[in-house]
Amino acid sequence: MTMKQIKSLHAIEILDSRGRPTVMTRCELSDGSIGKASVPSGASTGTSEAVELRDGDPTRYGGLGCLQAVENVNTIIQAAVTAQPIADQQALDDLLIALDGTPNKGKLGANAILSVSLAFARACAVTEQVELYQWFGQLADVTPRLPKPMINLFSGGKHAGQQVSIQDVQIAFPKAATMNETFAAMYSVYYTAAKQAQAQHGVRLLTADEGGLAPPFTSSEEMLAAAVAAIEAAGMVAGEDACLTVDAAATHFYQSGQDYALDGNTISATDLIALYAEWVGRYHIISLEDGLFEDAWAEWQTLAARLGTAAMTLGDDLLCTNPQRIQKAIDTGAANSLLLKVNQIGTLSEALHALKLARSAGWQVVVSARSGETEDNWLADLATGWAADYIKVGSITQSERLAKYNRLLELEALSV
Ligand code: 2PG
Ligand code: MG
Repeated sequence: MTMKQIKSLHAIEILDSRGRPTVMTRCELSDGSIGKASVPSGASTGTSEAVELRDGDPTRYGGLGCLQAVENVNTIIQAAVTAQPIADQQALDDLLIALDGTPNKGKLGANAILSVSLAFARACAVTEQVELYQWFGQLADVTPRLPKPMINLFSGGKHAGQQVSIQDVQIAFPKAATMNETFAAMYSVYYTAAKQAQAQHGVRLLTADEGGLAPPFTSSEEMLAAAVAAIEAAGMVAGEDACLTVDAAATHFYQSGQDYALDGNTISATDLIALYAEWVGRYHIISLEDGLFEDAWAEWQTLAARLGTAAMTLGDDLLCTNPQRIQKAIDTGAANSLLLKVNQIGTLSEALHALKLARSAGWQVVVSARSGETEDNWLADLATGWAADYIKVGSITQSERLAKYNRLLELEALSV
């Protein structure tokens, strides 16, 4: 690529799907190409994530304002990135990292930095006259390919008021040949599950943060059984047409030492691992994310060995899209798949490093949205451009989720 000159950056505070502030940045290049990008925000965050800069003013959005992050883009970052031509994405990201100077982007804010990193990528795609997914593919030297969606059906944990401990139950459709087939199948499962929930729990269609259903299940296992029941009642064969993928988000029900509080009952890591192994077989689970506490490295090793190839041992809070943590997991066998969330690390180039590392170890990769999202759809292009195995966006309701799914449908129509 030729050198790019950034003419201006302009960030503003916008709102995410929970009504909380986040950052959107508009990047204009000297040839007039414009790219805009907004950043998402998690609720069940890992402690090793890059820092989202929040204002902390309790009188405004309960302290969650992003005016300082916005200001950082419009002043310090803009001054630095417009001062010289930028060779490529890596050069921009290196500049942003150096400008921040902290290991966790705590000074300027990962929200500020990522909005610039992504907006620049979009502006470059415009200049180069390619689709964003193609641009991401070129950056990664990867041949684009549509990912398979893991679609949220039920939520508990931090995404649904903790009625049960397990955070998300998603459905994947291994046999579906197209996005269209996938979403049509999910529609059947979702609305069958909604009817069943209404009959069993007498609840209307109340939804969780990512649009999943959140009936008042009394246990996590009941939630898993209900998902399988919905698949079967929708006329599909569980384990063949439709499988479960589970995000336990266990850091959020970890107690201390070796103990977890699963649905209110204390259970040891050893017993929890044995229970997961049973669940994987009984409920057709092909991926288990964050089955254990984010720093329980030794227990993760046991879990990965126990699940073997039956289900992916997928690291989210464990890995935080952080190359150092991923390397440690590769070296110790603590996981065998990466949940990739760009805002956990804060720049596109570092996320790409995480991707490459995971691929070098033969891992599968799931590109994931956050529970707080915006209508921006760059994630669909990223998952496709980087040829992720799966994309995790949430449910088939709520437009911040559908922005990504509809973009995948568009990419399919473009014959990606
Ligand atoms: C997760 C994500 C997305 P959050 O745990 O994988 O579901 O949730 O964005 O709240 O971290
Ligand atoms: Mg997770």
